Parts: sequence; C-alpha cells; structure tokens
Amino acid sequence: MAEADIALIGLAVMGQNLILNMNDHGFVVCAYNRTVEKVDKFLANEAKGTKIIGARSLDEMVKKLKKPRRVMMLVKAGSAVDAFIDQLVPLLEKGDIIIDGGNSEYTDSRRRHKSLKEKGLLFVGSGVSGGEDGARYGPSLMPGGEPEAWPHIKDIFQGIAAKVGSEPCCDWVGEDGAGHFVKMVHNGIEYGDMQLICEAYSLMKDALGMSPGEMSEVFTEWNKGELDSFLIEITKDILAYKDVDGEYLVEKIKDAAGQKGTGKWTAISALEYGMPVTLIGEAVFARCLSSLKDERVTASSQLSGPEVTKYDGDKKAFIEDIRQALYASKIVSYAQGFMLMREAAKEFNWTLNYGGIALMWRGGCIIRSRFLGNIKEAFEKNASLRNLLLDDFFKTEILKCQKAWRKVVSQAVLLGIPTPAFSTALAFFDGYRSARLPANLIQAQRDYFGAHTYELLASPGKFVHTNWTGHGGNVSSSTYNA
Ligand code: 2AM
Repeated sequence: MAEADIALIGLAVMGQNLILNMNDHGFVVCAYNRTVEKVDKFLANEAKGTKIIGARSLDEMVKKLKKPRRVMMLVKAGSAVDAFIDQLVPLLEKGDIIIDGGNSEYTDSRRRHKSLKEKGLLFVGSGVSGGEDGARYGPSLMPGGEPEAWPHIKDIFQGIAAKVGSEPCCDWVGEDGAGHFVKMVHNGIEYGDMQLICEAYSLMKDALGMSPGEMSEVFTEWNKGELDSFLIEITKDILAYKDVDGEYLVEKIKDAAGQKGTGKWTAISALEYGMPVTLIGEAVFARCLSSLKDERVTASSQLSGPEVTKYDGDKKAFIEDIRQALYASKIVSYAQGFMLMREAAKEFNWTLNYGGIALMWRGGCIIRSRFLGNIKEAFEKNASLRNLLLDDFFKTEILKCQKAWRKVVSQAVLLGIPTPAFSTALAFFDGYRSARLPANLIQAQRDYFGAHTYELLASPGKFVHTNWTGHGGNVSSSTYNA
C-alpha cells in the first residue's frame, strides 16, 4: 500500500535522525539501507513506536510511496549516490523526485540534475548542515535542483528545518547544483569564522597574556552583542573547560588543524571563478601551516621575531579593539562569500535567493548567528545588492570598526603574532575601496616582457602595445600567455 510520504535511503546517524525528525513532524517515512539488516535494527530500536516503516528492497520501498514519489538519499558522497540513482531510475516514473542530502560536490549535482531531467525525473541536491543534533531537531537545509520539485518537498523540508522565531531555515536556493554550491560556501565561511576566532584567542593569549578562563569571560561578553553566534558560544565553553587534573584542556591539544576539504573546495572555486575570496583562502592555508608542526618547532628556535612580543597599552581597550577587528573581518568574509555565490550564479545561470540563503544559515548550522539576520535584512531591502559592503548597515558597521581593526593588525605585525585572516580582510577592504590599484604597472610589465598590450584609461576598450626598449618588436602577442 502506498502510504509513505517520503523514502529515506541511508541509515547512518544523519539519515536516522532526519527520519526521526520527519516522523516527529507527522510525515510517514519509509527507511531503506544497502545493508538491509540496519533497517530491521532501526525499526526495532530507534524507530520503535513511531509511524516509520521499512523496506527490504528498493522495489518494495518504491511501492510504498505516495505519488509523486519522493526518495531522499543520505549516503556516502560519490559513487554510492550514482549507484543508487542507477537502481532507482527503472523503478520510478516521470515526475518522481530524487533528493541527494549528502555532502556531494556541486559539479556532481549539476551532472545528476541534467541526466535525470532527460529521463523526466526531478533531482534535488540539498545541503544539510547542523550535524547529528541538527538533523534530529532542526537542521539548516539548502535545497537546489529542479524547481518543479520544490512545491512537493517544501512542507517536509520546512517542517523539519531549524526555526528562527517562526521562520524555517530552509528555502529554495536555485537551479541544478546551487544547493550543494551554497553548502560548500557555508563550509568555507565556517573555516573563516573559526580562523578569525583563533586569531582573537591568539592575540589575547600571546599579546595580553590572558588565561583561557579570562578569555572565556571575554567570549561570554562578546556573545551578548553583534558577534552572538554558535561558534563564539562554543568557544567560551571550550576555553573554560578544565581537564581532570584541573588544567585547561584547550592548552593540551596539539596545534595542528585537520580538514576534510570543504574549505579547500570553496577556495578552489574562488580561484576558478576569479573571485577574491581571500579570507577563506587564508583560513585554509592557516590550517595547512598549522599542520606543519614539526617544521614549525624546528624553525621556532632558528627564526627569531621581534624583541617585544607583549602589548603594553590598555588591556581592556585592546580587547575591545580585537572584538571590532573580528567583527569587521567577518563582514569582509561574508561579503566575499556572497561575491563568490553571485559569480557562480552568473556562470551557471542560477537565480539565487540571497536573503533566503542568509536565512537558511541563520539557524541550525555551524555558522548560525545574529549577524546573518542583518545580512538577510540587507538583501530584503535590496535583492540586487551588489556587495554587502555597500549596504548601509554593513557600511556603517565596518567604518565604525576601521580604526580598531587597523590598530590590531598593525600591533599584531609589530609583536610578531600571525593574524592572516584579520590582515587579509583589511587588505581586501583597502583594495576594494581603491578606485585606483597598481595594476597599471602589472599591465605595463606584461606588455614589456610579453607584448600582451594594455588598455589606456583615456581610451577605454582600446588595447595598445608599446615597444618599451626600442629593440623589441612592434607586434603584440595574442597567443603567448605566460
Ligand atoms: P551501509 O550501511 O550499507 O554501509 C553512510 O556510510 C551511508 O552510506 C550508509 O547508509 C552506507 O550503507 C551508505 N553507503 C556507503 N557506501 C555505499 C555504497 N558504495 N553503496 C551504497 N551505500 C553506501
């Protein structure tokens, strides 16, 4: 009997929790897993006493679904997704919906969308964020793909998503791979936010000599203001956490950061589409540098820094400066993230819902914050806002922080404390607000050694070559691109 509203394939923790969440919201879910014993185990344990049903084959699963059939996968990204799609296609009919909620690359989602569309099936690639807890009680969901599918999955998706007030942290993102692209940018921004917090911690610890306990109090205060966010909140808890011996645990942890690659993919996309997403790039490289622990230990005894490494000014005022530097840098990071999404939208012809994206990240996910509410408002005020830095609210905020930001970066440089993300954000800000950059000289150099030609300010669109040395040729280059 066709009784289930949706099927969910993949009974690892994320999949199980999403099923339980859907069940809580009144939807009948049919569970399936490649290793079928897991279905029985799930029904006998976690799903006991619920309306959840199971299937022991894909054929059985499909027969239990109401039409149009909705099948969601939460399986390992890559070939497992393609394998399930191949098995599902002959069992489904035109208008049925396949949703991939795994950590797929957006390029794969674009490919799957296209090939399923040719078969009359509606593909949705959805970012799912918030970890196991989010999946169980309210994730941030970023669905993209075939717009026709949205009305059929909207109630389920918005029903189970995290809520901010009464607003669900889920809306339609855009076409084909847009959902997974936006999830990737979310992860990149998460890398940036974490790095910014680490730089604030590093300055308080090394320049001001503060203990983790003291810093925890500072983060507690920060969490009451503009920086109010999940990551600041957990940082205050982490810093206050003491090991069984009464020592702060954070200081016992090896300073070599791991990464699974999602930040890296954002940086790669930034390079690919020519967008200066410098803060996320620095955050990825900062993790790379941290992981060279042995080399750094060797270098630390050979490469000395400045003599003075402690800040001797007003401590309280400097802490406030650090807060403002973090805030300003964070504004730049999000501005860059949205620049990347805008460029991808142009590249792939997506109509992205920018305010909706801010809302989707506002709750349920790792970067959830009060700040994202301001971003949502900025795009609500002006849906075609070119850059967050040009929004009245963010413009005022960043200009307010500018002095403190410059002070923190210059102090960090003088004291020899690395602040790559604070610094790159400030460099971007100064570059972005420059009507004139030194790229005229780059153009001259390129023309000098490669006859690449340059454009004259006075005659836009006119490219000319100069014989700089008098003995080179007068012929410009069209094929040589060193
Ligand atoms: P399994 O329980 O049968 O291993 C997370 O690993 C989820 O992805 C699990 O439900 C797992 O199924 C599924 N999975 C991993 N690799 C898979 C593959 N190659 N084919 C099908 N499912 C796979």
